[in-house]
Amino acid sequence: MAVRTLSRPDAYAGAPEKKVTLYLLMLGFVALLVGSLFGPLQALNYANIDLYPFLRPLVQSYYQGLTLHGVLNAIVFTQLFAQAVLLYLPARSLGLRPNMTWAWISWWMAFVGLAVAAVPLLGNAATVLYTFYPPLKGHWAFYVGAAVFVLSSWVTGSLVLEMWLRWKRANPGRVTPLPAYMSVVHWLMWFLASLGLVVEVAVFLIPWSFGWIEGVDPLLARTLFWYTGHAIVYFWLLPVYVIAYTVLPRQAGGKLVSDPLARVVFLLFLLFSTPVGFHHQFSDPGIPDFWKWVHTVLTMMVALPSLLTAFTIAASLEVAGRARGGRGLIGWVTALPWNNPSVLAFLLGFILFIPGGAGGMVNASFTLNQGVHNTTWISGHFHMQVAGLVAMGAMGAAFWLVPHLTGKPLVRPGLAWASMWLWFIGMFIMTFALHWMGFLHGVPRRSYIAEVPEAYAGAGPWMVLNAISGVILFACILFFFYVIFATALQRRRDFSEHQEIPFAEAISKPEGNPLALLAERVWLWFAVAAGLVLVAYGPMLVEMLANLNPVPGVRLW
Ligand code: HAS
Ligand code: HEM
Ligand code: CU
Repeated sequence: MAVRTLSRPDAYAGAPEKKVTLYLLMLGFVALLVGSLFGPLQALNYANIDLYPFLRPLVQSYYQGLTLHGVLNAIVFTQLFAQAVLLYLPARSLGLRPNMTWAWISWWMAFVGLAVAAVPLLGNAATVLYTFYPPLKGHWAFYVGAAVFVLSSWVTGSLVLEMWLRWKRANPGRVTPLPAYMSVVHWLMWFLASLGLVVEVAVFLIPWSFGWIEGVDPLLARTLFWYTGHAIVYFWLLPVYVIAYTVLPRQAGGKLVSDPLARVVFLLFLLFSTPVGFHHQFSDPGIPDFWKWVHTVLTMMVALPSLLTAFTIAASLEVAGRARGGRGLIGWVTALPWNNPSVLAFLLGFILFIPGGAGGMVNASFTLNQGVHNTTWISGHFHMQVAGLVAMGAMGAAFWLVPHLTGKPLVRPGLAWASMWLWFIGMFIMTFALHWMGFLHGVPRRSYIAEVPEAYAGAGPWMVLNAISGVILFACILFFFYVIFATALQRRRDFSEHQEIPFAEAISKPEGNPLALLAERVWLWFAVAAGLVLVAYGPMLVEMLANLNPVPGVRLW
């Protein structure tokens, strides 16, 4: 009989890496649950409806809620999802086990780092938003906890590199399997990209928060932050791309059209993710236009791998749709398995990603940026990207990954399906409204506007949409998290299903392909990426370090 109840040790006996993956994943979802609960309150704020007074004394201010929302969703959840998926998938595709002691150390580092940072966050002692720009000065425990949390990702990344090198030694001359290749490139990108954040926190913010140094230079801190801060969006995105390339085509009933092209896409991310951070600082004084222009050009380059992804994934989905009997111009679209919640999550997430990406190009345009910077247009842009494709991809993956890891069947698949439609509809309405109220009415982001209801009265219709989206998304949060936690916490286990990871086959294979062979020279590309970063950032960083303007900290909350 397939259905039985196993004690926990039995369930993971043959595959201990499943357990650590599950722990990383579920800790991430707990963060997403708490972080997301503030989302509807913020959407209501942008409808001039203020629920914050009801939350006191639990939550002291709009900005404490916004800090929790940004930190838990965009820093904690995303990193844990990357750690879970891009440890487990490469291990499976290489047929190797990561060093389990270190795998658990990375989980504990993430957990302890999060717990330490949570104390000042929940106690309203580090209400500095997820960008923690100086001179805002939070409690030292926030910076120390965040540092330990981020360093745990370096441990996971090192584990993947170690597995890959082990595989290389045992398989000389062979091309790395695609899921492992993508993961290795992702982690190398992150090692290079996270340096800015690590230096900012370790060299400046921690000593400053302990009072060992008097002040911090805000411009240098912002520059170091955005050195990491743009690339971090690809650190969030690429785990979902890995699943979209290596699993989704099979789940949709087809094949990946080109394996070598997928490798090129990831190499382009390695090269261009980091040297673009000034596109967040177009309005910052003290950075010459020339360097802002250089970063604009490089930003246009980093859109290229996403455009290639649009082509490759759409083509792979078309192959799937036609294999399922779809005919004609759009027949293949309707033939896709829209009833499968995992596939649905990706389809809807990708649909949101198209206008989100187009908006990104607007943001990246030096002059257009002046019209949208610091308005709710920006919040509209990134919710399509990170709360759209990234969060939906993670949720969609969880619908098969949690059953795969635990042997526990998905609870209420119908509700899972409905939650993805609701998330999509809610996000679509909210991001539509945020874009236009920012662009047309100049409504500022990060503003507690419900306190001044008359200030943006002209944006009324958009505000109504925000209110509607807040209600829809709140319902959706309840549905999704019910499904996920009920699945993980039930006692029933059924090992007859979801035994294997549904890795997709590729039509165009890497063996003997010159592009794939060139891409396999990962260290060479890593060196080129580092060189590009040095060119794009070196001169300005040297100048800023030579002309430091440290200022003392302030506490505005
Ligand atoms: Fe961004 C600000 C530029 C992508 C996240 N971005 C942000 C912030 C966040 C963020 C969080 O240049 C706010 C930071 C803050 O708090 O201040 N962004 C870009 C550009 C891209 C981009 C050029 N962003 C992302 C992604 C994110 C993200 C991805 C998260 C995951 N962004 C900016 C700029 C700013 C900015 C400026 C600063 C603005 C300011 O003034 O402050 C590009 O990477 C976008 C490329 C994407 C595309 C779309 C490709 C389409 C695809 C879908 C295909 C569809 C299919 C569906 C397959 C070109 C892949 C088929 C479906 C069927 C049904 C068949
Ligand atoms: C900010 C709503 C989910 C990441 C915001 C803002 C709103 C909002 C209205 C703008 C607040 C302001 O500028 O004052 C929502 C709703 C959600 C949701 C209704 C659905 C449940 C998410 C998810 C993520 C995310 C899933 C990431 C994984 C962010 C980030 C900010 C933000 C990074 C910027 C915080 C800051 O400016 O400091 N959210 N959000 N949100 N959201 Fe969400
Ligand atoms: Cu950016």
